[in-house]
Amino acid sequence: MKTVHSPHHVLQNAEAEFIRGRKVPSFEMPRRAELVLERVNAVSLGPVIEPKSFGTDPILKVHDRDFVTFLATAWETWSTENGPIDAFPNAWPPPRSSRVRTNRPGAELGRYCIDLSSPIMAGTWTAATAGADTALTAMEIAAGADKCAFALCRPPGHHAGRDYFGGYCFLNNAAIAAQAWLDRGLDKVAVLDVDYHHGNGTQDIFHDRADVLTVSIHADPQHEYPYYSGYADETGEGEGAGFNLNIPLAWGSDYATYAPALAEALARIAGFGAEALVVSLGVDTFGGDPISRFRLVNADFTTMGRTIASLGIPTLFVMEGGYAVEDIGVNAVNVLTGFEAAR
Ligand code: SP5
Ligand code: ZN
Repeated sequence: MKTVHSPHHVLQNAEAEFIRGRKVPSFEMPRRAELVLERVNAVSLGPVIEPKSFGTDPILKVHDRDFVTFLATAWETWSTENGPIDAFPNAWPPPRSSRVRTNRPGAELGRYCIDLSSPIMAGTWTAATAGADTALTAMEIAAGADKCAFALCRPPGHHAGRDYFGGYCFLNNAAIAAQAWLDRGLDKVAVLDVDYHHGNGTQDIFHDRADVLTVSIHADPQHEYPYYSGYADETGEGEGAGFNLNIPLAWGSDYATYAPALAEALARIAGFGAEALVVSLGVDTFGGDPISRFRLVNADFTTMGRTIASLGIPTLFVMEGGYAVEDIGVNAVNVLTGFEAAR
């Protein structure tokens, strides 16, 4: 399997995030992608390719223009006023307030940013667009003779919605690739999100559409980020009614619990008649993950990959979360080798 990866990811290098009132070193860091890349090479998964540049058109198919303009210019506006300090919001618009544009960079951040884990810095836009290009380049490979590819994206993407960012995510790499796959002529694409956290951004982007089935298996949002979505009763709206499936699992879930959820997800995707699959590949379901509470072991990721291969459709894997840095390479690449061995 080919891997697509951009060295620009290192430009997103947050000093810190805020978790339960504490300012802590960011769990999302460049070393994550470096160790996945090392593992890709160690097992000779296949060639590693740099992405082509696709510009903003495919990004604007899933994200609002004002949001994209904001992301592209936020650092300049912020740093002119505040200097080279990682940018966090000063305020958020309260419910029922007018979300008018303001002249204050910290207030503008609050209009688009959902949490305190995702600072904007000098290289954020370059890193985020390199991630989108990575997903798009890998999608083209998966859509061709290879029939599969690995987009080693960083920063991750699945928490980024039409007009918001957060959860370490700025642009929704998986959604951008799924949309571009449809635009090449497919009628139905499915996104399977196996990250520990609900793929709220992907759900948001495709919420009212029947041509993209979104399925996410994740920790119960009653207890876990992103809290405000990911519940089983969110099934899509309008034309998208019935085209979103959330499978929340309890803290402490191991593969014995996970396997039936994955089987249900894959059965739904097969029933939908998906012509292609985008996997939002987070490996923060691992037992050793420092911010998560599932209990998958290294070998479970191989099983997961093998099980996903049973769908038998072109498949794009897009890297999302995973913060047990010393195991992230083994876990992510186990999914890919499991998939390859079974397809
Ligand atoms: C892409 C991705 O996986 N983003 C995850 C963002 C999660 N941010 C909130 C983390 C909340 C941590 N909860 C408490 C951990 C205590 N050690
Ligand atoms: Zn996650």
